Amino acid sequence: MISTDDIKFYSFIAIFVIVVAGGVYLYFGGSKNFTQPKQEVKTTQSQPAQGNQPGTVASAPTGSSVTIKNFAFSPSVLRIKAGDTVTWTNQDSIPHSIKSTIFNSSPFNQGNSVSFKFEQKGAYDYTCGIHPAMTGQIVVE
Ligand SMILES: [Cu+2]
Repeated sequence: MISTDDIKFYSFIAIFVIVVAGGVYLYFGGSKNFTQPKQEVKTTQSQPAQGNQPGTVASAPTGSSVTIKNFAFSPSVLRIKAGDTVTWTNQDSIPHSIKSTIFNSSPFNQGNSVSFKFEQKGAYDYTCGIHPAMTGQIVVE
């Protein structure tokens, strides 16, 4: 026969299991909620760095130097003033070149640089003459 004490004991066990299971559920559900917003923020932050979007030109870095490394121009969009000279330096172990409507360089090797003086205002897209997938832009203001 099942006594009243047995019923109390099994009720206690049942409630204990429900509480623990609920706690585990909340723990894993909660950690998911904390992880997802972080990933969304990362995605948002990585978009401006891709460059060449009209909206990102205003936030593009200024300066006079572009580094070529790992088959990419850095910064991909550079803002300068009319009359400024831009210098590209190749840090890759293979040669690259600069190809655009107003400036074309010969291929240059690791550690070497080429320079070009931009006189006219405008946005100048360029690529590597050897690797057309490498793109960059000089914005002359
Ligand atoms: Cu190249």
